Parts: sequence; structure tokens; C-alpha cells
Amino acid sequence: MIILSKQPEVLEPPFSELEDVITPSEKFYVRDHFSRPEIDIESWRLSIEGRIKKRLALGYEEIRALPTTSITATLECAGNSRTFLVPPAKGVKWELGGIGTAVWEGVRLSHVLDQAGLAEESSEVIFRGSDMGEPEPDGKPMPAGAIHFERSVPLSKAMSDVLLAYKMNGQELSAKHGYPLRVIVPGWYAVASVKWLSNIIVSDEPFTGFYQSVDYAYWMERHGQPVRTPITKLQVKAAIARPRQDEVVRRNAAYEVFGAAWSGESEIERVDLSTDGGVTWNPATLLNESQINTWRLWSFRWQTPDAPGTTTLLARATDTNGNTQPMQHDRNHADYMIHFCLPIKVQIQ
Ligand SMILES: Nc1nc2c(c(=O)[nH]1)N[C@H]1C(S)=C(S)[C@@H](COP(=O)(O)O)O[C@H]1N2
Ligand SMILES: [Mo]
Repeated sequence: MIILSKQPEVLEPPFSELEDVITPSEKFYVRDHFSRPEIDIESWRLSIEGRIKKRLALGYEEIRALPTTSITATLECAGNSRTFLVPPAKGVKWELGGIGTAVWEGVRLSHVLDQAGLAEESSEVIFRGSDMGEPEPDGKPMPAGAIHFERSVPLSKAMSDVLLAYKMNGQELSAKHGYPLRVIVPGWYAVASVKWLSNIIVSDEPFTGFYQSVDYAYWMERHGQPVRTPITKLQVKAAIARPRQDEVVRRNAAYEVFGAAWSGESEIERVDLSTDGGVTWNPATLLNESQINTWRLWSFRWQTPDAPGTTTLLARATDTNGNTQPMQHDRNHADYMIHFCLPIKVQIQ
């Protein structure tokens, strides 16, 4: 793994090592904001509170005894591919590896909320992690002191497909990925998938916590006015795993270009590839069956040019909702949601 930060720990695998739809857990990227919390499983409780009828405090064994559900979901950090931004952006210098797909097993959030009983005015569900600290100053307005890592989803999302996961790829969740329990919000940027979950707070108003409205938020234009908006759904995106950036490829040879494509709450319909910097495009072959909120691997057989030189490869995904990747980064997204067609430069020798 490439170490992007030691403390808090931020790791990404070399994306060029992509092989399968399911990312092995030890190759799954890690993004912490604070030092990892130490959890004593005997005294640990998941508290469900706020606009509910009955307050709950569930122990680990009680949660494991609830009905089990498994989902396959791709998680991507909202800052993934930040090194492609020109001029360079502040923040973690992700290349392509801030993404992975795992089988998550746990209990549906809706099941737990049903047990607690929702109050009529409930509209938002906030997740709090056990970890806390002071965010790194980066020019944004800072909270007054230490805060917990918190994120929310609207009640409609909470009741549809959100999972409280205790297993990843068939094994107990590791400390890195949120043991004993983490949220999985399928189809959303991974910031919403709170690790080391300790509290679920049902609220009757939109949540405005630091990681909801200041960080991991962007300016969206509504009626001509910029409105601070939380980052939610994954944007349609394809990434090239092979060749790597600056790879040297043989001229006049067949090269198997390989990568992945994904989109939030939608499915990948097609991936097109350009080997001439975006002048011409040809369809790539999609390899695995389409499954909601799971990436699709694709390949493209490239007959490399006769002459030595350099060229730029670009992949462009389109989803079943008709969304396709832009050629340029949307400046309103600042240094997040980086999903324009990412240029991979190669040398031909
Ligand atoms: N409690 C807590 N949850 C968290 C975070 C965190 O720092 N603390 N990081 C978030 C972000 S920004 C990402 S991208 C994912 C990373 O999940 P992973 O480390 O399992 O890959 O967790 C999210 N959940
Ligand atoms: Mo992230």
C-alpha cells in the first residue's frame, strides 16, 4: 500500500494492481481523519436516539443476532484522483486507488430504526463514529474544538438500502475499516459510510455538521445562487488501471487496456476508450455482469502505433441514467468529485 499519511492513517493500493471485482480487504484503501479509536467490545454499545419512540442501546452480540443481509458495494473517497487536478489541489494526494469494492454483511439500518420506532417528524439520520479530534486546518471555517466524525442521510435513504456492517469480504471487520460496526451507504461517496459507529441520532432537521456542510460539501448553483451542498451520490466515472501513468509500452503490439467504471445509485451502460487524447473513441468490453452500486471491470484491445512517441489514453463511462463523464473538472466541486476523463500518458517505444 502507498502511505499518503501515517497519522491519521491514509493508504491507497496501486490501482494498476486491480484484478477482480472484489478488492481483497488488505488491498482496500484506508481513510481516517483522526487517530483510530480503541474499542472495548464488552462495554461498547450502539445507541439509537433522537426522534424515536424507544431509545435503544445495543451490544455487539445483540446486533449479531439480528437478521443478516449482504450487499456488494463500491466505496470511493470523494477526493480520489486529486493528483489529476491542475493546478494542484490541497488535501490528500490520491492517485487512482481511493476506491474499492467489498461484500459487506450486517443488519439493515431500517430494521434497527423499525425497532426503535420513528417519531412522526423524523427526517434525517445522523451517524456518529467513536473517533474524534480537531480537523486539519485547510482554509475552511474550523470547529471550535475536538469533534466526532459525523455524517447523515435523509430518512428515505436510511430506510431503503443503508447497511450496518460487521463483516467485510466474509471476515469480521478490521479496526482499519471500522470494527465493530460501520455504516455502508451504497452508491454514495464513502464519507457517508461512518466507521466505528457509536450513535445513530434521528433528527427532524437537516444536519449541518463539519463533515457534512463545511468539509465534503460543495457549492451547487440553485436559482442562480450558490448553495452549500453535502457530497452524496457517486458521479459516473471510469479509471484506467493498466497502462499506468507514464508506462512505456511496445510499439506495434497488442496491449490489453484494463480498468473499472462505476456510478452512484445507477448502473454502468458503456465505457468508451480513446488512445489518441480524445480525438476518436471506441467501445470497451464490459467484463462482469451489471449490479447496482458495484463497479464493472472492462478491457480494450489496443493495437499500439507503429511510430515511437507519446500518447494519452482516456476512458469515458456512461450510466443507465444517461450520465456521462465530462472532459474537464467541474470547478464548483473544488477538490472533490473528480470524475472528468482522466488522462493517462504513455510512452510508445
Ligand atoms: N468514523 C469515521 N468514519 C469514516 C471516516 C473517518 O475518518 N472516521 N472516513 C470516511 C471517509 S472520507 C472515507 S473515504 C471512508 C473510508 O473507508 P475505509 O477506510 O474503510 O476505506 O470512511 C469514511 N468513514
Ligand atoms: Mo473520503
